[in-house]
Amino acid sequence: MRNLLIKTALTFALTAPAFASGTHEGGHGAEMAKDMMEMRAGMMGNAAQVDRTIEVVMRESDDGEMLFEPGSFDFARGETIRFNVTNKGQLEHELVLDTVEGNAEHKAMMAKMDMEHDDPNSIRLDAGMSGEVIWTFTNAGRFEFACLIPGHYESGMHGTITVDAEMAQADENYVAGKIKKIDAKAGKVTIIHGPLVNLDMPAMTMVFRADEATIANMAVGQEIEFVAERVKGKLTVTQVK
Ligand SMILES: [Cu+2]
Repeated sequence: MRNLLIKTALTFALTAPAFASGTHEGGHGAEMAKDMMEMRAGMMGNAAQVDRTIEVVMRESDDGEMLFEPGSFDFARGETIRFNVTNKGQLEHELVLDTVEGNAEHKAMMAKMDMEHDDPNSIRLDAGMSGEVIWTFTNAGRFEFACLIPGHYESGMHGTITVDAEMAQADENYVAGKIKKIDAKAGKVTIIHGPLVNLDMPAMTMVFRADEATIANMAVGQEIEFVAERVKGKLTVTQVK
């Protein structure tokens, strides 16, 4: 077992740098443009498919640190995130999403020459300004967001992004349906629905449980997109769009 672990660690150590230099070498012209659109950290997101919007603040602290708030993120693979970024500091800052290696390479380049990028994985903002980055995290793993303006990373402007291998379930399991009948008293709703892939059920008309708040927002004849799950053995509407 011990041997196996060491072997695995070695293989990884030998493979990882090769991977990093591989991405680096591809960086010219159209290749570069493609790299920036679709990278290991994911790809440029579509505004119409945003799952979550997150407010991010960039600023300097009173004791000379530079930081992002929040300082780290957790996402599920497949999630499209809109980062609403506001620079509340006195200095110019940027937010760049990449692998740790990608940011390190980029930072080394920035140290030689302060380049202002306008790539889909980044945004650079003057003091007081706000903007957004929309990004789809297509790969699981640990990534990084950072400000690569010389000196800022070292002053604290970086954080970890953890992307879980588990797909964002909610979105995957939404199904279209039309409400046929509502029995608010019994906490039941009858829905004509498409296939419930997560429950391995074909399209049909079924009675579901739903809580009071969910039912209060429903009307007979209404077309909805919903998620059904088995809760305590009963088919239950757990989410409605
Ligand atoms: Cu900065």
